Amino acid sequence: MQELRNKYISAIADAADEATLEDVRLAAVGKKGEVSLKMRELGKMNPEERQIAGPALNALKNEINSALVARKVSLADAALEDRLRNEWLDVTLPSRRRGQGSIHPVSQVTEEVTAIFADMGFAVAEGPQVDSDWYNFDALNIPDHHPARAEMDTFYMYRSESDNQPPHVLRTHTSPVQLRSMEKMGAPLRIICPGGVYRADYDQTHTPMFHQVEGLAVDKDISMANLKWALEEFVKAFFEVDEVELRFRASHFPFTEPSAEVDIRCSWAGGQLKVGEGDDWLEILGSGMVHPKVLKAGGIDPNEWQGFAFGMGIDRIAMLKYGIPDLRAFFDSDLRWLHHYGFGSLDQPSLQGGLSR
Ligand code: 2NM
Repeated sequence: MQELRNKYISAIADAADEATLEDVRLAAVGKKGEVSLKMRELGKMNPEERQIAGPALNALKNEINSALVARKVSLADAALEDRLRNEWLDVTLPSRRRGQGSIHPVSQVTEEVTAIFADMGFAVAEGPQVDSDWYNFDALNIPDHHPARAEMDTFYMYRSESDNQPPHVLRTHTSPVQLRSMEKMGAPLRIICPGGVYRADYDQTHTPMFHQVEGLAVDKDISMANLKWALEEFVKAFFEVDEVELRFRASHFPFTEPSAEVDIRCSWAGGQLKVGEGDDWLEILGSGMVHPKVLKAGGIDPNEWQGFAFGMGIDRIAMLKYGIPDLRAFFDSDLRWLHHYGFGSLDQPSLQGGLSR
């Protein structure tokens, strides 16, 4: 019995992995294992012999089982230690730019605009890109006969003939999101809505999908003066200049009254845009005081609240800021172009850390 003990206790200690340990277990205390067979012989013994051999065999079996469990635990610990050593990763190492992927200028500029308006208390609102013609047109005071509704400009989502429902459209601006936000959150309200919009137009300066950001501030006693200040702050921060001059030109939009298009003073000397100096003017956005009918459509009482709103093309201001000559290249997925005009994924735009580098 002493021999059996020594043999198996050392075999257990020597087992280098769980499979070997299992073989040892089967050979010792498995159904046909050596210890089990010895226990079966107890039946042939006389009572005196059995009284000595029985407890001794039981003790041996228990000792082997305990040694098996202990060895199994230490093998598992060693395997874990091994894995932890092999999969070790220093998360404090500075990451490196691999030069393969980059942030698209549209994403970069969206983040920049978001950072600037977030600093002025504007939240980001998002909504569906396919919307009803109520949200895209009617609620915005764009009447049935308005040219913007013509099939030449708008992508209609056709329904079956039998479906007598009003049509859905690919949103032609992000204003439907502002309507939905007015309904959902009520006044006061300060939001910007960035996102993709769609118009049936394709040439040098138009793509059928492009990006817009619209802003909306609703409160008591909001005026054009607040609009002017907010836009000045935006332009200075976005173009990273200390001074800028804005020019408000009277204009017309169905959803604002009064309406104004906004130009910024700039110079194109040497073919390069400089904002805030020179004798040229650059149109960058449309704006105005939200039409009372639009506030009403959004569930906001125009006798109690006013709001300013503005909208601009993200692709367009991205081209201006980063000197990108061709709009259509934005949508080509050309890796060389993305490498040239793209941004590092670790340079998050922020007002503190610098918008762009
Ligand atoms: C523009 C110009 C002027 C505008 C209006 C609204 C809403 F939904 F609040 F009425 N959102 N955006 C707006 C106003 C957009 O884009 C050139």
